[in-house]
Amino acid sequence: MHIDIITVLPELIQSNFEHSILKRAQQKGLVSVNLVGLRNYAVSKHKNVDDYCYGGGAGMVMMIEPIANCINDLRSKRKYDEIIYMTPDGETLNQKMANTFSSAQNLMVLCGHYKGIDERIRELFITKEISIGDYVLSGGELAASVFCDSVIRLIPGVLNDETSALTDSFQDDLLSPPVYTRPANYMGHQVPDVLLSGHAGEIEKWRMEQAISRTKQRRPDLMAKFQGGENN
Ligand code: 6GU
Repeated sequence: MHIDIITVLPELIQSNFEHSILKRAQQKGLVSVNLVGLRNYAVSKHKNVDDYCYGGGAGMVMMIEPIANCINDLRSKRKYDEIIYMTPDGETLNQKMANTFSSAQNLMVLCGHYKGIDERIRELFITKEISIGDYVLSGGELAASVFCDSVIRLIPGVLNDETSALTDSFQDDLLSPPVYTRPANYMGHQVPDVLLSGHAGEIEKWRMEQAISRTKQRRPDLMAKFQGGENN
């Protein structure tokens, strides 16, 4: 997979891809991530990429020309499965969407800033609009990083047995069960006996029960989905 991320703040995103699983995914050649500085496509002599809002009101709006020039430049080199705009009024990201995107070849991700982007960009270029939740961030950069992380870790070969996505929360519409490591006794606080029993069947059963009771308690909305078997 190849991902181009268009941003006015590449530095804000860069380090997210330089560690751990995302770093290894790139080293293994399973994904390449290219940060594209929008200012390189500015058309004014002061390299502005934003301007005042027509009709008045507070806040600046990202201009159409730099973004259009940038998108067209990228499109001349690759065919994109989706051109995604990160925006709080987009569709809220979930695990199912991450799964779907993980089989794409080329993705373009545009980070919004200021008050938003000129509406014509959305009409002319954007194929998907994604939010990461009902709260407002200062820009789309953190959201783009979250989105890319959720997608890249699902590309086949990125995770190994130890980091397998199959046991992640949400992968089967359930939260994960509790986990423990050594010591088995911390000042009287014991690891559940079943986990020390070596009895694989019992352990599997315990984990499923824990996942279900935790999901019931914390996320009754997910529980309803699990029982409905939407994932099957
Ligand atoms: Cl994608 N962008 C911004 N600026 N804020 C957000 C968001 C995106 N998703 C949730 N809040």
